[in-house]
Amino acid sequence: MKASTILLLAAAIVNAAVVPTAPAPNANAADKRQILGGITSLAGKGGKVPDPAGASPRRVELGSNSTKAGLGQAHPGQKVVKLREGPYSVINMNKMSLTGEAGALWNYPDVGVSKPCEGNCTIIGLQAGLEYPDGTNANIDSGMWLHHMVFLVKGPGRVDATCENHRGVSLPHLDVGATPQTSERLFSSGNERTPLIVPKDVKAGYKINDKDQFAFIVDLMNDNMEDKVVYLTMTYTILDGHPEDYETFRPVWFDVNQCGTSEVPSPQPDGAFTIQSQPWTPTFEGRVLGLAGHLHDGGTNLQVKTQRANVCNSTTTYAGSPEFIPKAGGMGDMGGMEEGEHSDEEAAPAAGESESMPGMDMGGEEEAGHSHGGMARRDGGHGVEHISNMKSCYGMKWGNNEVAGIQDLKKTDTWTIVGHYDYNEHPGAKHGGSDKPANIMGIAIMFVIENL
Ligand SMILES: [Cu+2]
Repeated sequence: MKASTILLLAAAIVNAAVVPTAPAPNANAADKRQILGGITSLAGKGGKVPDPAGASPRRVELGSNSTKAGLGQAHPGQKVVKLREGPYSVINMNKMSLTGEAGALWNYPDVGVSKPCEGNCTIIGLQAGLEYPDGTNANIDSGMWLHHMVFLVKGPGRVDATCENHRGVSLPHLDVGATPQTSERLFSSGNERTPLIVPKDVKAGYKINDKDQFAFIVDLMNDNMEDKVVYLTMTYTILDGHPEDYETFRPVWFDVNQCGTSEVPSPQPDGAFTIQSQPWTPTFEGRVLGLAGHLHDGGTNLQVKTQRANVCNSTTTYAGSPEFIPKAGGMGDMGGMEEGEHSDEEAAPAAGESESMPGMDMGGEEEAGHSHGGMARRDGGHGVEHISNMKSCYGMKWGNNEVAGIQDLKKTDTWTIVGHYDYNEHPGAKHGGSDKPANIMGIAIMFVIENL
């Protein structure tokens, strides 16, 4: 996400526009954010637009085991459905958004997101993607970035584990007209598009009810000289109903700027440094299904730890496949890498990483992911490598993935994440074409099978 200062600016714009008399401060502010989305569209700054003529269908039923990352991970009876949301118009590099970003659709709230089923179903896999209207993949090699998306679920009983007790306004929830007491952040993705997969030997899922509502915060970037229309895709692996033998998992979102925009200023322009979250004490107990970190360019690894042990060291991979490399930048030494793949199978196996099992690695649990390339586009991508993958850890042995250092969640624990950056090793993004470093992130999402 972009800077909090921008949010303040946005809020100021909206304040000046309409302030309905509202009983709840949060709801009121949420209305304002919705209004901002409307203003963005009205001002010709991009946003949700009608389906272009000839666009591919919005709902695509895929084979029951069609996601590459899920090979060998099929649960009996599973279905794979890709839903195409939006579409969203993203302004070109020569235009500035209301919030001062060139070539960007900034944190656009979409509360009209479709669901993979009517009534009850159980999610056992998720993956975000970005597509052009004809269904082809949109990525860095054609100048489009899934800079960031946050997937929130609003509904009875939905409570955000790590923002529930946050004092004050929680921005991501506010953005979609909710609060941490009425909704939770289920998933997030950036351009690396890492999937959440429940290993086949684990009987657990995220159980959707008919009263649940889905909402996205969508942040896209366009390096091209013309406006682009793209669909944000979400590929769901689901089971019908709520199978009795499946337990329930809950998302736990760790963040160095918890309940905020997730962004923090880069503490220094070069060299190595760390950013760290506030400690979190669990409000429930359970077993770790899996977790992964998210950093921006310049990041080397993200540690998740408790006072008992290190839980996960989520390391970055840069430019792991050609679609993550700007065309203008040349192909460098990418010989031998696999062809660019379609978004629905972009498990982003870390080609060249010895611990990766091609086609399966990173199947992971969620991956807080999205590698905001930031302003790397300013230099046309020459010589700049972007994060294409972050390593996941699991509560159990699965494929070639790391096993988490702790397999249980206790109310007596204190959880912290530490993001490690080294700009000497990997250049970071610059702010708006200047020499100043862009804001950065440190996030991890963990899925926990709740003890009931
Ligand atoms: Cu990010």
